[in-house]
Amino acid sequence: MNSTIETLLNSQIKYEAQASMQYLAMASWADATGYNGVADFFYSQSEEERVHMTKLVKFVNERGGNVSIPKLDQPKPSYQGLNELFEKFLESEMFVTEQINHVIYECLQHKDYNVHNFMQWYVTEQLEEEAMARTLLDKLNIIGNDKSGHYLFDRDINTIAANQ
Ligand code: OFO
Repeated sequence: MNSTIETLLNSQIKYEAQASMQYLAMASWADATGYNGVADFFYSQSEEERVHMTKLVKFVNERGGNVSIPKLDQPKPSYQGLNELFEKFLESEMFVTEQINHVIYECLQHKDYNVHNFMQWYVTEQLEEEAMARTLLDKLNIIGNDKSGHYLFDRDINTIAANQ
């Protein structure tokens, strides 16, 4: 495996791991704050990101590359409210998309069509996740600071996400 691509895939492992831990912290905050629906949503997002990370770890190993399991920064532990929580969620997904696009770009530069092909799964996944993060944030922007709106959002979030 080309060393630039190997380094990029290792970085991507870190970004997916970081997203997983960030979403776990978000789930925990929501859980402790009384937003049980939002907590379930982020617990499951955290699991999904862990799957994204593991898929990369296995792929690099299958291709004979070296995996370096990264040290992570502590995720942001608390939020002012749901609006900030979902702004950070969208920010995080946009960051990951940017990094995936960078990997794809480098794959083409190095003519690594195998990794390019493998990364298409992430492109599709990011498209869906970013769209979902945007939809949820749009709804929260409509709700504003209305407490009963937040109550309904928390009650309905997993249905909204499932029908996205
Ligand atoms: Fe949504 O970050 Fe993984 O790919």
